[in-house]
Amino acid sequence: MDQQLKAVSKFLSYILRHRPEAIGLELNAGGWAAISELIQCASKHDHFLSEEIIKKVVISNDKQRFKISEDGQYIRASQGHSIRVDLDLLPLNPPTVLFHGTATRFLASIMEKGLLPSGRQHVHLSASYETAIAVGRRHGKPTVLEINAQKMQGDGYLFYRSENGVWLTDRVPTQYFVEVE
Ligand code: HQG
Repeated sequence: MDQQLKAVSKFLSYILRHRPEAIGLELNAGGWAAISELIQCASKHDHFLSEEIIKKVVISNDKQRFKISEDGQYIRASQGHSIRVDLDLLPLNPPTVLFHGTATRFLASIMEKGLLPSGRQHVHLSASYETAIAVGRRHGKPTVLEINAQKMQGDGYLFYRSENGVWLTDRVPTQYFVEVE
């Protein structure tokens, strides 16, 4: 991704997942922002966007972080929110196991309290070990937990999958995971 697109992607993640009010933007209950308002609010705060650059970011984004509505008027982040939004996700049957990448320095606390959303709306899980390792690396020396998703589901926990393929659940108590050696 070129540097300009990456910078816009980071800005959009910040605004659409965490702090729309930083530029005076309002999201609707589903987390959607009108693209025209987003451009207007951003420009008042010295971030100059255009419909063209926004669409380019959405299409080229490595993780498909954003989604444009069918009528082309609205945009939202597909996951990762710390603000309350209703993504209208339906519970899905998860694969037998899922993975969570984290940093070794968090392990003691995780082993005590389980996996908690830590400021986001959900705990983020991935279907592949490789993705989990990459997520863990963002925080330091990575390690991966294998989650017995099937057992959790049997015990009544719900799983969702975001538009861009990230598995989400509310929390993961300690009895459902082991560290992958
Ligand atoms: C850890 C990226 C201590 C948790 C990725 C993680 C993902 C605990 C950190 C998305 C804990 C939270 C989210 C406990 C959990 N004690 N630490 N009890 N429970 N943690 O960034 O999952 O590139 O909020 O292990 O691909 O790392 O932004 O979550 O290390 O999908 O699109 O607390 O962000 O996507 O960190 O990453 P984060 P995450 P984007």
